Amino acid sequence: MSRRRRESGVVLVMVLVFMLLLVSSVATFLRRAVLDKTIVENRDAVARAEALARGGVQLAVALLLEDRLRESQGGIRAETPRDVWARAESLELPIPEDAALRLRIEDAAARLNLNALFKDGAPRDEAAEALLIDLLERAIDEAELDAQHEYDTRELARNLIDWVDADDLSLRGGREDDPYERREPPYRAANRALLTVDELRLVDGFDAPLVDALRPYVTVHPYAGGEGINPNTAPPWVLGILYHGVAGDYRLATPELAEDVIRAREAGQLLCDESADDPACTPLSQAVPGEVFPPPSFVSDVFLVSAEARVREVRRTVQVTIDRSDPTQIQLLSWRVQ
Ligand SMILES: [Ca+2]
Ligand SMILES: [Ca+2]
Repeated sequence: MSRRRRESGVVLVMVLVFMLLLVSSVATFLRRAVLDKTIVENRDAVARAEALARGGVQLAVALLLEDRLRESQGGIRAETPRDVWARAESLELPIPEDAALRLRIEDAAARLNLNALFKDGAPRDEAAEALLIDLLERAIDEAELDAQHEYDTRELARNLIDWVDADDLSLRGGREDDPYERREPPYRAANRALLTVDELRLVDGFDAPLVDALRPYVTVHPYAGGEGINPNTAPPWVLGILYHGVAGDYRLATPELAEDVIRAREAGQLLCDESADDPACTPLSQAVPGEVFPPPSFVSDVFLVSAEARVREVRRTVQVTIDRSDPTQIQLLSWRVQ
């Protein structure tokens, strides 16, 4: 009797052990199944977000070509806030409920093109150095960088000019390459147009905070043949670096002047060159006294596109630079996924 009871006791313990094993393996299986499902859903969301952002870039290309077509059919040849591409952000797109796409297109001339300060391997005018100094001071002030570090803006401006100009002689005297050859690994001044804004990091004296402070104001597109800021599309802080004056005595725009330009734009005015013979145009000189250096670009063929897609919790942003100079062969000058 007692032996049978012992045996049944052993059986009971074994059953309990098996049940525990079973329960724990079922729990593990369920956990894994839930995890696998989450991974698959996440992967699916990543793929959809990437596809959506890429679709945004395709849409941007279509809008830029549409704009070009409208201009060729008698529209005003100028980049303005009324253009189809400029209104990309407010387009109603047929997108599934769990997703969103934010498409922003900006003409390159909405920022100051650093390469437009040069011509034939040299600064195009002595105003170039003065503008660089004032721009550096403005960017340093706005980002409150001088609290941590003292910058010599004149030296920075000259180092940048030496980096781009064709010769090897430093404006400070001596060889341009000296500070670069002492670095590890050593390199040399580029002596050509800047290819990216990040390239400024290589120029003597330019650190990461300074380059980040300059970023909202500047571009490097187009590499060659570019002109100044487009007053019709530039954001307020870029209008604030419109360099204007008479007889070579230029200064940066005051905040009041930048506001005047914004007000004129909001009232539907289109700012144009003095020579533009179009009743729809207001000459720029009515808003900004004197000449502007470099002369404004009212038209652009290079555009910066940012397509920000969200699918559930996943976000993907594609940033591209598009060149539409040849509408039959759109070129992508840069492509960055974040
Ligand atoms: Ca040089
Ligand atoms: Ca030089």
